[in-house]
Amino acid sequence: MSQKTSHLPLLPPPTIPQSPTASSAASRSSRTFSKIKFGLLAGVLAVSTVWAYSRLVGGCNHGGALRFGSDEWEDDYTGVSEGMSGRLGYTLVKDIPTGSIPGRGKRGVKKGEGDDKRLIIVGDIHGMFDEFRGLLDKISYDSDSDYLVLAGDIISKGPDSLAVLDLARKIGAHCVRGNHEDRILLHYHDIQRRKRKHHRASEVEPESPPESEEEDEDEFGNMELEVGEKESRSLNVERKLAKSLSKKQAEWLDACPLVVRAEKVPGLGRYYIVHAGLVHGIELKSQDPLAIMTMRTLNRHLAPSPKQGGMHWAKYWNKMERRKAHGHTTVVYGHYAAEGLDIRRHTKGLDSNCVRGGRLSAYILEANKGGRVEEDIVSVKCRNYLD
Ligand SMILES: [Mn+2]
Repeated sequence: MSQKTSHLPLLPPPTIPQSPTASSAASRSSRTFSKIKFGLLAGVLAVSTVWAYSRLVGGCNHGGALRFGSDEWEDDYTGVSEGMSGRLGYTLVKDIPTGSIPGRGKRGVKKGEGDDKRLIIVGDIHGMFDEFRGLLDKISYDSDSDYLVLAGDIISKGPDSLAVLDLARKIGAHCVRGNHEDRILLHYHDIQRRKRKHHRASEVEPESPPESEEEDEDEFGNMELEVGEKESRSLNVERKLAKSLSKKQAEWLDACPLVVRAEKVPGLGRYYIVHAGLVHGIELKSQDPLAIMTMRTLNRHLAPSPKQGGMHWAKYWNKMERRKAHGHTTVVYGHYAAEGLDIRRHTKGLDSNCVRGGRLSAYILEANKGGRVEEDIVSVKCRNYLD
């Protein structure tokens, strides 16, 4: 193009304003100004990002940075930044292998034969070891033929979280992440980060004494200035549990996805297993991960909430599923102890409040001799550990 134009007669100078130098200076200065503006904007953005990140991770700020609200701890878990570090690297969904879905063996289920495979989902165990073992006995759990999924809140509150974890790992149980696993993992990773930080600090100054356990307690004790006595106590209980986790136990918990999915249970359709709930009509990857672990209700805009005031998400789910002629999806969940065992057509609520003297419940899918997959509920009575 430029070569071609060079053969053409020179064009007359373009009509430009009277003072070309002034104009180009003006445009230069405006360009410089916008460069400065851009630089400033980028700077502000960078600083605020670093600040937000440091608040989020809470690495260097002791005491003030990790702000845990009162009842958010257990139920009203509304702060979005809380728990983010605990959820770094979480898995959204894991599929149950086709071969483990009842009625979907290699040859399918023949009439009169049945199927020894069962899909078993157990609600909020909360460290109630004896009851968990009692329930496994009652359903004659067999790790060779049963696919067991623990629907979150396996640990915390109850007497023996670590024993429940070890038993779950030993028998090959699967899991989804509950709000309590999420919190304990948040603490666990925070403790690990502090340990690494102290380790690095002691490498720089070899003469300084190694940080003791008490140091960590003291650091953590500053939280009492930020939260009430009750919250501080439950914070310490959770911190202790997080501290007592072995690497293997923490890794097992970390690997629990938010959703376990069974595609095409014969005659029943798709199953999702989550801890708290899902919003109907929104694909999994667009659901709020925090809400999957904490929701109980929906407001009129279908925004999920951990509170009990609005419409139970399960009610809305069933209402929408009933409109479909085929391709149904059933959700099995826990978390909503106030509702207790809540079995509806397309949702199965399993938190029957074991830790407060209710029952520990299992939802079981099994192909019967007629080749149909049927559901069953089996539960055991629990001691009243809390209250
Ligand atoms: Mn829960």
